[in-house]
Amino acid sequence: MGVDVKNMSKKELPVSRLTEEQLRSIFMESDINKDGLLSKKELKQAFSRLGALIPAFRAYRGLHHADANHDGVVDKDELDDLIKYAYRLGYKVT
Ligand SMILES: [Ca+2]
Ligand SMILES: [Ca+2]
Repeated sequence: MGVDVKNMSKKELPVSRLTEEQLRSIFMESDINKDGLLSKKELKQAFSRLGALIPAFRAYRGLHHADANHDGVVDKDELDDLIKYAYRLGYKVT
């Protein structure tokens, strides 16, 4: 996708990386219809808030990564995997 995350993250970091807890609350807040599930549309919104360059791509990848039962949404049990996925991407507090 043309973005080298490694080069961006190593030097001095004036902005701090989002913790897993912060990521969790962002994902929870992105559950717009409050059904306890994150649809692809809601994931897209969440990654958009995180500052993803291509939220739709991240939603797709995140869903693919976390959706263990392949029902097309991320439920509470799958949220941890989604958080780990997002955490590895190293999003910063904006
Ligand atoms: Ca939802
Ligand atoms: Ca699922």
